[in-house]
Amino acid sequence: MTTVDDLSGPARVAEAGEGITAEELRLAARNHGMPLEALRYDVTPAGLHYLLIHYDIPDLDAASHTLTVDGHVDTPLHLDLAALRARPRVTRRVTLECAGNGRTLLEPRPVSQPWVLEAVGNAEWTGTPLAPLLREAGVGDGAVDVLFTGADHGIERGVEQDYQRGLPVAEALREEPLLAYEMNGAPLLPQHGAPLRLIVPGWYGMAHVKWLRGITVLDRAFEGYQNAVAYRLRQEAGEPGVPVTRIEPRALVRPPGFPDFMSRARVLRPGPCVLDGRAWSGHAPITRVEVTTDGGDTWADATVVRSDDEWAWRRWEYPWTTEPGRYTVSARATDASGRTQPVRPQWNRGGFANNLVQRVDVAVLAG
Ligand SMILES: Nc1nc2c(c(=O)[nH]1)N[C@H]1C(S)=C(S)[C@@H](COP(=O)(O)O)O[C@H]1N2
Ligand SMILES: [Mo]
Repeated sequence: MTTVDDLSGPARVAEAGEGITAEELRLAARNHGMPLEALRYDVTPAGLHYLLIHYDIPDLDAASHTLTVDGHVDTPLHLDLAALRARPRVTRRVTLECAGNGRTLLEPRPVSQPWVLEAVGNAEWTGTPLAPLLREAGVGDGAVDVLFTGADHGIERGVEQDYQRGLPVAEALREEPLLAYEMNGAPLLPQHGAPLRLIVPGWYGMAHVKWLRGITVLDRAFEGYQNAVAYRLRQEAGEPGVPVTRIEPRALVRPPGFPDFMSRARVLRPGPCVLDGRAWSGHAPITRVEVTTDGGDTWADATVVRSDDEWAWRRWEYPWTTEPGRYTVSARATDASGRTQPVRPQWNRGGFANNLVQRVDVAVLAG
């Protein structure tokens, strides 16, 4: 008799020198990143936004889809899309980043979706605010977590489950989270959670539950897989670890010049140019971006473009005059909470929340 344990192995870390496996390649071919030249767009076109789907895209019908709000509430609610669309409508520009972004830069490599640095996007999400809906249902005293259930189903590390995430009730009752039904002014695409998803501005991607079908208020912490087992910062396999929550600050460089096909090395001609990119944090607005073109020996301040969207990335730019030679370019973001990016990797078994400074190799041709 087959059991889920026969099908689904435990989490592991790659052996020293072990290349990307066929399993990682299969995940990488399903879950694409944002090509980094798309850092040029303030709002990421939907087809260029990164994608992360644990199981399969479920087959949902917007006309018959419903959302249930129940659990530790006074009045359970049951709403269809028309009822949600009739509620107050808000649009927010929000940067989403997968908690595993940067994973393959860690040594040893946690074996999972093998992101380099492209698991990010900045979209305009339209929907209805979550908090008023929770207040209408009447959140009971002693509520601890709000559980969000997606319509997708699978097995992960031996545990069969619907995709579910618990969010602390204080976070769920902030004015920012949205029940979104549109992305960039168009109905959500199937891969981005159609017909309804949660958006939790400032939090890593795993919190933004797609294909949302249920909201359950709990009078205890949610101990399900995605909160208690996955998405925790751990050094050792058995330890409880620390939950992954808000996005650590990061700046990325829009790849300058033109690329070599295989190595992706960047090639420039000598003379003046402008380096630019985006920077974001889920803790507080970005206040500073520094740039180095000599591999980190010297840093200089870039100009950060102001933005009214608190949880959206900000553009930065830095003028640079190049001479023939080889350079390593990096940008480093700091936010208003004082958090910044490390120049040495901070390792954990899942490869989460790794905001190591990016290094971009640039060759400037001789004329
Ligand atoms: N129901 C459901 N929601 C989900 C996921 C999922 O697999 N199932 N993946 C999460 C993760 S890990 C990330 S990073 C984001 C990715 O959102 P996107 O694909 O729209 O960019 O969705 C989150 N929401
Ligand atoms: Mo993710």
